[in-house]
Amino acid sequence: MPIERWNDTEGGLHPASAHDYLPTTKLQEVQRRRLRAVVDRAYQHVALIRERMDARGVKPDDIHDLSDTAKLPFTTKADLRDTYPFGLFASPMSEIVRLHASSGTTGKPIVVAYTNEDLSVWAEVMTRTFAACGLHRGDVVQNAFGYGLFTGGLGAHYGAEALGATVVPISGGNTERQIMVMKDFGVTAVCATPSYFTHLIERANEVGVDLRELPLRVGVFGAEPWSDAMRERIEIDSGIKAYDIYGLSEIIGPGVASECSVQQGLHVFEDHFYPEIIDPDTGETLPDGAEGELVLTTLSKRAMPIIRYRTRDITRLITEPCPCGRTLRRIRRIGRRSDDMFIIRGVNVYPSQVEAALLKVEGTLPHYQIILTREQGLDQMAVEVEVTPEVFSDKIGALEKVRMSLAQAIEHILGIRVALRLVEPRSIARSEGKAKRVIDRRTI
Ligand code: DLL
Repeated sequence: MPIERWNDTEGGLHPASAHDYLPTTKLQEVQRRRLRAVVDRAYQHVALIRERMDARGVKPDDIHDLSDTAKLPFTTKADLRDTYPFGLFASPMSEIVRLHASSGTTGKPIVVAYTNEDLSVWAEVMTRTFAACGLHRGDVVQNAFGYGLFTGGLGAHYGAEALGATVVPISGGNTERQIMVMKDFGVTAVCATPSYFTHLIERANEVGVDLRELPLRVGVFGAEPWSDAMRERIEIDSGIKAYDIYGLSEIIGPGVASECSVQQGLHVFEDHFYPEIIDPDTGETLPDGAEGELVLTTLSKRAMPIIRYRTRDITRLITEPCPCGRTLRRIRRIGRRSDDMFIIRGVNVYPSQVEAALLKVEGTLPHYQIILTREQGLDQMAVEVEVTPEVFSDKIGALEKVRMSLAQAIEHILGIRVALRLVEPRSIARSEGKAKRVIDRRTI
């Protein structure tokens, strides 16, 4: 099996990536050992987990093998909210050196904590992420993930530094300055949400900078769903290779899973985060390869061990070996969450399906919004999408053509017709972080 070597000046394997290539039996040994330790720790120090395990009659001593994970209770976002702010911490405040928070859709955020050891693990998994995306010492990394309570900025920051790359900690926003820095500092890699990077490409065009002519070669994108069609647009428009990375605050932040050069799914750093796939309706564990909800258990977290976290992200585990040589199992790219689905005229719709349809049509721009309304008790869906200035000016009668192609593409994917609004470039609000793709104006 060829092993993808870390591409530093000596061409060796980055030491942090050694666990990426462990023989499966060794990897499982590490996982088993860590699982027992984390369950023990959570049972000792987190009241909610102890109560739930007691209620099921499960003791830490009952956990011997990885399959015993199924005996453990789930943790949900509601549990983090209900115990806000510090109720799930397993370490005293004197050992906690960092807090992050994620703004929920409603009300209070959820708070997550890290000890020094947790921060080292985080830097390690992010180093492995960057190495898997082909970054190395000598790369200049413009980190446009937001710094602050969001985990993206600082998570990527320490990983890129530990890799030995040069980090430009610019955070999100101030797009013109981003473009200037990219040009003047000889930036070779960028981290951002894919939606923010599409905005950056657009602004660069407006100020006469062609990203394809810069040394920029890699984009490390994540924090929101983005389709293969979006990836293709980004790669063509900026001349880079675009990688998908996945993570969530509750588990650690970015650094849970990453694509490698093969780009057929994301390797889960499963020596630290144990993945399962369950049926979101019944909670049953599904066999390898089946599509369902991703559930993650942190195997080494100290400040906030999380047992069987229901991510709501829908994917499947790929168990076939990856040509890159990593033995870590992969998850398919996450196109949807179980809770971002809406139903229009009896049809289940996910925003990512709409994105895939839109971007297939020439003359569209990668900026769109889905607007949901309710008229006389019936849910209605409209799609607003920006089109290029040439199409918008309709000098060559292109507007109607694009509208028809779009209507067809959407009908082909969703099986229904939706209202389409082709709008002028720049009329949809841009985001510096995660894009808001769905505006729900339905009142209950
Ligand atoms: O978004 C952490 C992160 C930062 C990941 C930077 C990648 C890069 P949260 O704000 O807690 O954390 O949001 C987590 O975002 O459950 C997914 O629904 C979604 N998500 C994250 N990465 C991806 C991805 C960060 N690559 C939630 N594809 C997760 C699709 C993603 N969805």
